[in-house]
Amino acid sequence: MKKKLFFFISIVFLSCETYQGPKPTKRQLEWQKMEYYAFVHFNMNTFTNKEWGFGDEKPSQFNPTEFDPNQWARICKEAGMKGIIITAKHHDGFCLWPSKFTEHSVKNSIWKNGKGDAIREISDACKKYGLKFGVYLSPWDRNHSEYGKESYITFFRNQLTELLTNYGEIFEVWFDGANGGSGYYGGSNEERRVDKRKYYDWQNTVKLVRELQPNAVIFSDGGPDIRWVGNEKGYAHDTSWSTIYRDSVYGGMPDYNRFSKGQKNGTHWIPTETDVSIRPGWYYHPEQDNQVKTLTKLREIYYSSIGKNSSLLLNIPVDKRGIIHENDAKELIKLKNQIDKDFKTNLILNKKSKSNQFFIIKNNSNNINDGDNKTYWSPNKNPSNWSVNFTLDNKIKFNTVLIRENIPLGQRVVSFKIEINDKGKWKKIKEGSTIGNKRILTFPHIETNNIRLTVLESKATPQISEFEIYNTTILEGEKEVQ
Ligand code: FUL
Ligand code: CA
Repeated sequence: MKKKLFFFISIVFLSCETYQGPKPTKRQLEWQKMEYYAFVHFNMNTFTNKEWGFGDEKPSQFNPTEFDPNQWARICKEAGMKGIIITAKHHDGFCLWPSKFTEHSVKNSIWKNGKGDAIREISDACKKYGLKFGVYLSPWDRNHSEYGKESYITFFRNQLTELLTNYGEIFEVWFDGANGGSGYYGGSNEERRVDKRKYYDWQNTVKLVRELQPNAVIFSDGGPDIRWVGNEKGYAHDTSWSTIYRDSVYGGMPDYNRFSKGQKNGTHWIPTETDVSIRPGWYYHPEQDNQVKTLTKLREIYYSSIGKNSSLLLNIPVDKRGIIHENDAKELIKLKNQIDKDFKTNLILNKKSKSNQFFIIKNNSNNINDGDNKTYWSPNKNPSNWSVNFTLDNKIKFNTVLIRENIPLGQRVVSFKIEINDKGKWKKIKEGSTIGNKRILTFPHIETNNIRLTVLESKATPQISEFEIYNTTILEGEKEVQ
């Protein structure tokens, strides 16, 4: 009798378990679904062949000859990207829209006789092609005479207000961590340092963004919604927590890298975004026309960002004509075709599985391979070594697995392993730490009809929404990845 009561209480207790750790907000979840979107660095530097303009450039220098954001949007859409973030104003202070608050903008250029508004055209093109639209507004302004003074913050917020009011729905607002240093500053040509923690009074800027665009996520080194991955090479980390002690990081902090993996017991949900350029530079430089990253490298980046619980913000430097260069377009489309091919056939889709869970109150292990990210396997056996086993009728050959956690209810898995059964003995083929939104693991090709996923440690009952297996192609210049 006592035993039965204990059994009943355990079931009630385990099925009622609620996880207290940080969870994503609605806007973060919407963003997380995007995974892959474009950064476009196109502004004054495109015409001066620089990466960082000093701020003394002349508006007349901005003059694209074939400006066509519909071409950008068409290519980005075809490439499988979900949105575009444009450098509305970079560190040199030049604005792609006719801001009321400065003379340093397209309104004083010869482009379209000063009547053009590139931001309007880009946002319209995004709408037309069903892409989301985001803005990069550099907090540092090397042109503005007031930079470094309190009055500049009002100016900065006025510009932000223009961008967030006049161009429809914005999905992401991007604040760069590079702030302060030498510049033109209205003719004073000097060095201006700011206190990166205090100067911008970010709290109130965040409030403004929330008021004007409640659905937009805010990116900066320290969030509040999305954080920097810590490098510009296209790599997230093997251990990649969406959680972090937010108050220990801030935009532009010098030792940021200490935190780039996130923290297991972090107090806030702030996943990483991986920003990297398809060329060596962020901006277009004709001498880099033959240095566009090729398919093998781009796929590696795709796997190392999206496949490591991050998102991929791939930069395309639009050229002086105002269009995406044909070399870049070619590689983008190759990547799209390759990714489609890689993840076309999940070899265990809807195959019968068996969980090792003890209490069979909700044997939902078939949720793990139903191709639906909303359904998940949540074992109720405590406290560790949760596993799902697939015994297939025929052997399958594969080199890639994809695992996903049910992140609306938090990131929980601390470590896991994948094994195959070789003549009656379990043999480990891969082990890993975090999973999060998506984890892609590759290894030399293997053949088996018996495979097992085990969660070794989890912060709370694991919730695995997908476990998928693929056989992907080895590309030119690639070895069997270990
Ligand atoms: C950096 C900037 O300084 C680069 O110019 C570029 O915009 C990159 C995305 O962020 O911090
Ligand atoms: Ca599922």
